[in-house]
Amino acid sequence: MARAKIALIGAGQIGGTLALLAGLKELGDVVMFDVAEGIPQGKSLDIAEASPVLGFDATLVGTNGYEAIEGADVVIVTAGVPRKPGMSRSDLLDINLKVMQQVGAGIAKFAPDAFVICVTNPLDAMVWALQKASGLPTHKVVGMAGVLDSARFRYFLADEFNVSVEDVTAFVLGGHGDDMVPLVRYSGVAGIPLPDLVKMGWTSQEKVDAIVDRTRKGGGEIVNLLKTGSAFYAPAASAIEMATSYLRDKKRLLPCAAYLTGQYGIDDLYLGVPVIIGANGVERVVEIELDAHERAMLDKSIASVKELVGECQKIAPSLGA
Ligand code: A3D
Repeated sequence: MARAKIALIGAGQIGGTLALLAGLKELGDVVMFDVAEGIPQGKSLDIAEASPVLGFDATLVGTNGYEAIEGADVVIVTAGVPRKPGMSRSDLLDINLKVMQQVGAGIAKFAPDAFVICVTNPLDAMVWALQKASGLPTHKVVGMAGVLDSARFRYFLADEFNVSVEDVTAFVLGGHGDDMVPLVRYSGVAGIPLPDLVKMGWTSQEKVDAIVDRTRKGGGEIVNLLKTGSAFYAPAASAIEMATSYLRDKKRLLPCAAYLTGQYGIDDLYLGVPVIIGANGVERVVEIELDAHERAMLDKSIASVKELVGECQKIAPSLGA
């Protein structure tokens, strides 16, 4: 059977890491596209030259032309600019929205059957714009944020409990931002929910609250440390986990920014919710019970996402409906 083809749109920090991880996991052949000349070509060649040492077989190609992504099975989009000092949120939205329009047109023309994972920020608005611009079915276009946010939550909890990260499960709902909703009740160690672990004396409520807060601000913590650029190892690993579930039909239940059609009382909006990803893309949106406090937090997060999408609709009315 032929290898799968993975197209990476954006060959920056996350794009390069995605290519390396796709190679290491032998997910398929990789095409890296970027508007910057030489960067995708150089990174692809560098990783290809590592393949004999690392022991994987994959063809890696760098390109500045969309035709090279033709027939891709998976497209992961990290193209865009980061927010720089002095740039307003609207300026960033304006620039990255134009990028999503270009990328969406490229995908529509050359890879209309692909499973598309958007990583570009502001995530919940950009995945919405990318789906509208590409016209691909909504179950084939998702955003990566929840896997990363949950991974951060899991790592902090494993560190607190001194247990394997593998035994910690955690749930994060809502938009990707400071008002994301880490769900304490649905998180725990090997099936023991966090509130029980507090009762068992493994930790205190104050420490759980601090971990929830650190999870919400996880992206900013890395930005402050790096000073230039934002997190890229964990974001790339998270997008690769989603791509793997699709390519191998694993039917993982992962929190992703998915298009809602009434679930959680929301219509025509992308929001971070648990979904099952298999060979058909988003095969199911899982609706979990929320208590009043959790619902209130989710509503706040929904309001922020709606505001961002509203701004996109103003800037690019053609994407509107
Ligand atoms: P960076 O290293 O700047 O890479 C972005 C790449 O996009 C650069 O190589 C640019 O040349 C390229 N690019 C710009 N415009 C275009 C275009 N029109 N077509 C194709 N390529 C283009 O950034 P990064 O890799 O660190 O991050 C990529 C994106 O991911 C940013 O928007 C980040 O904010 C976002 N991000 C999201 C998360 C989430 O959890 C959602 C986490 C971390 C980063």
